[in-house]
Formats: sequence, structure tokens, C-alpha cells
Amino acid sequence: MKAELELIFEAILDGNMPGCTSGVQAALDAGISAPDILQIALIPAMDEVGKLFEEEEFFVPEMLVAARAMQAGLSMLKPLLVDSDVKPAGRVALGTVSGDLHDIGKNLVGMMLEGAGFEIVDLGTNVAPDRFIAAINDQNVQLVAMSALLTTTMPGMKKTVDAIAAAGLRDQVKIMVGGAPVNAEYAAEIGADGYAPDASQAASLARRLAP
Ligand code: B1M
Repeated sequence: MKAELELIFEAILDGNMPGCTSGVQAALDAGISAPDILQIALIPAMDEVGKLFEEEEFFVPEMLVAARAMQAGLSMLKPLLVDSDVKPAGRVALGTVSGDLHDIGKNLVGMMLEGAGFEIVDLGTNVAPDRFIAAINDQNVQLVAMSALLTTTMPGMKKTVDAIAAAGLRDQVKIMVGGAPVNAEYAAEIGADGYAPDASQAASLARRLAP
């Protein structure tokens, strides 16, 4: 790994936000592309944080400061990842499901969807089914995009799909799901229209699903 990327990786593990942002700036100055900074330093650093958490070397506070450092670096890359010249492709209600506070992956999906020309209605984290329904009713969305990072919150996706159907809105929207514990089988099982394993595939899936 290039020295600038290693610095970013280490800064995230240390929860060092200024170290992460100055590392991202140094990498950009060195001509490293935004997608490479994301794929080679930021995302692997969060994977390492998860591994250290599983091994009980890291606890929630370390995870939290690492996530803050990563988010700061990610927000610097956002203008470079999002191509503002793309024509509007539709409107997406995006959120992390009820009980789940993880938002880095969701934010990344939002950036990639914006880059693919979608308008994003970001509902945030811990989004209950009725808030997705309100977005469909009030904000003219054509796509619902749900993220879950915990096995315990995945059922929130099914609850949301069922609630959308019960509200008589299922034919008005396509529903896509993703997040580390989610897979294509689960998406099919709960009646979603599609699953994407990462943010860039989420953008191509949204393009395929959009009316
Ligand atoms: Co949490 N956490 N966490 N955490 N956390 C995980 C998810 C965990 C796997 C760690 C571990 O044990 N290895 C584990 C879940 C275990 C499980 O359920 N199987 C876990 C746990 C247990 C917990 C708590 C319960 C810990 C506790 O309190 N004891 C707690 C729960 C809080 C809650 O939500 N109610 C908790 C809390 C936290 C923090 C708040 C400290 C922090 C989140 C901060 C934040 O998001 N603002 C945090 C973090 C940072 C993590 C890890 C380390 C990193 C997650 C991340 O941001 N990854 C994570 C371990 C890991 O994933 N390696 C872990 C980077 C991000 C870019 O990837 O989100 O997977 P990801 O998104 C990817 C894809 O999944 C996909 O695209 C993205 C990239 O291209 N994707 C989609 C995501 N959404 C999509 C939607 C789509 C399509 C694709 O379509 C709509």
C-alpha cells in the first residue's frame, strides 16, 4: 500500500480524525484517485476495526472514533465521487432500518446513487417503516433503499416491505436492500426487488430498477 494510504489506514484505526483528513489531502495531492483512497484505505480500515472488535481488542468507543475519522475522510471525497452533471434518474428514500445506528455504508450508497443521477431523500438511521411510507406518500420517491448492519435489525427490512404493501403502495415503488449481513436470498425471501453487495453495485441496481 502507498505511504499516504497507509497513513489514512492507521489514522482511522487510531480514531485520529485530523490524521485521516490530512492523509486524504496528502493522497489527493499525490494524485491518488478518490475511488482508490476509498477502496484501498478507508473501507479496509473499517473492516480491520470490525475484526479487532470481534477479537475484543477494540470496544465500542474505539469503533466510534474510528467511524468518525472515516466519515471525515469520506466527506472530503464526496465531491469527487459524485458527478453532478448526470441527469436526474429518479428519487430514492434511503435509510438504515429501525434499531440500527450504522450509517457509513448507507452514506456511501447515498453518494454513489447521487453520482448515478438520483435525488436522495436521506431518512437517516433507525428508520421505522412508517417513515419510509411517509416518504413515499409525501416526497414522490420511486425507490426505497434500506441498509442494515446488524443481524438483529434485518427483520426491520421485512417489516418495512410488509408495511409498504399493507399501505397499498407496493406497486408504486421498487425496494432495494443491502448491508453486511444481507444477501440476495434474504432480499428475495422478504419480497424486495433487489440486493446489492456494495455502494457502486447499489448504483447500477438502482439504475436497473428505476422506472
Ligand atoms: Co457496529 N457492528 N455495533 N458500530 N460496527 C458491526 C456491524 C459488527 C459486524 C462488528 C463485529 O462484531 N465484527 C457487529 C454486528 C454483528 C452482527 O450483527 N452480525 C456490530 C455490533 C455488534 C455493534 C453493536 C451492537 C456493539 C455494541 O453496542 N455492543 C452496536 C449497535 C448499535 C446500533 O446500531 N443499535 C454497534 C455500534 C457501532 C458504532 C456506533 C460504534 C459504529 C457505527 C458508527 C456509524 O456508522 N456512524 C460501529 C461500526 C463502525 C462498526 C463496523 C466496525 C464498521 C461498519 C462500517 O461502517 N463499515 C462493523 C464491522 C464491519 O462491518 N466490518 C460493525 C464500512 C462501510 C463502508 O461498510 O456499512 O458494510 P458497510 O456498507 C457497505 C456494504 O454493506 C454495502 O455498501 C457499503 C460499501 O460499499 N451496503 C449497501 C450498506 N448498505 C447498503 C444498502 C444497499 C446496498 C448496499 O442498498 C440499499
